[in-house]
Amino acid sequence: MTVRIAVIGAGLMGADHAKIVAEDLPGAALQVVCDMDGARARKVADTHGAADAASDAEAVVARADVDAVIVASPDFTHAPLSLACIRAGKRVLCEKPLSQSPAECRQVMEAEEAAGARFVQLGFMRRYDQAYVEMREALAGGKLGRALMMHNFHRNVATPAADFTGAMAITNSAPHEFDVVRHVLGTEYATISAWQPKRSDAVVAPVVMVLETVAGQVVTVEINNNAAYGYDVRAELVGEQASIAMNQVAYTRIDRDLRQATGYDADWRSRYAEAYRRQNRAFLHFIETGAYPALAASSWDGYCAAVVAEAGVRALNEGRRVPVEMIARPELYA
Ligand code: ISE
Repeated sequence: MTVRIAVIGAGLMGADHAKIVAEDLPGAALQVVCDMDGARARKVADTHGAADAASDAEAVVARADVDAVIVASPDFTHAPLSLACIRAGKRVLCEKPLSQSPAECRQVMEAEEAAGARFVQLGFMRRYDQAYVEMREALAGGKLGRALMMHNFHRNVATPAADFTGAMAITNSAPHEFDVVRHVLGTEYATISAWQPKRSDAVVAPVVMVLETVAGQVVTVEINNNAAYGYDVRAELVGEQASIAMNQVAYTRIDRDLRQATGYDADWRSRYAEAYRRQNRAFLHFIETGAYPALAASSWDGYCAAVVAEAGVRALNEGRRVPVEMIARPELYA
């Protein structure tokens, strides 16, 4: 039976998800594209052949002709719309963050616990990126020995907004590393410290963080939202017997004028295009079978990312190492 999916949010990410549903998910139909800007919803709906366009998100969640939902609307709507999906008994792929508030993430968790099932798959798509898959498998397969450190760089070309701050680098960009590193290492964080170098101009400087895990490992994360040269994400996992590092994936190299050059992606959408497709296929399988995807991030993972980010902002503002304090993981997320 065809799974009828609504996409809420017709901005950059919503349009990308609508395209994936329409083109890369056999067995799924793009039923509705919803956006508070009705004209934008209609444009994306028509571009990707959706059955309908709408502007009332809560009404779309309740529609009898919508089996599941992808939430790609502004961040502040993510938790409320996930709660609406849980109430409606519909599975939801929610773009990160679930919420920047740990308390709001707990509300979503509590709703799932009350319903006795997970409904939310959270859009930490890097878990589906082949490099991180291989890193996690190498560690789990004993090829590295015990994990000691993981080093991470996350560089954007330029900040998305003029008022972007160091704290926003921690709450908006760094959650990808916070999540995928704990996913790869299979542990939780104990403390976080954060610093910023001084730039000579007025754009936001990088944020460098050092985290300790409860298993005694050390994780470094550099977030540079104004790297200028390209979208560049790197990671290296250092074990006691071996290390595994991410290779820069370039499909071509240009040799010219006594030089050779490979290109960088402009942003995450092209760099992680295959990861998004894998993530969304896993969501369709979740809808069709009820089996929660093995690699997927859950509401619990959204809570963990929010707690670490909140501690990271405190560490940056207060100039000290801050403990990462979380509730015990509920049984539903074991
Ligand atoms: C953005 O919100 C994302 O989620 C991207 O994956 C990340 O690379 C970027 O830094 C964020 O601003």
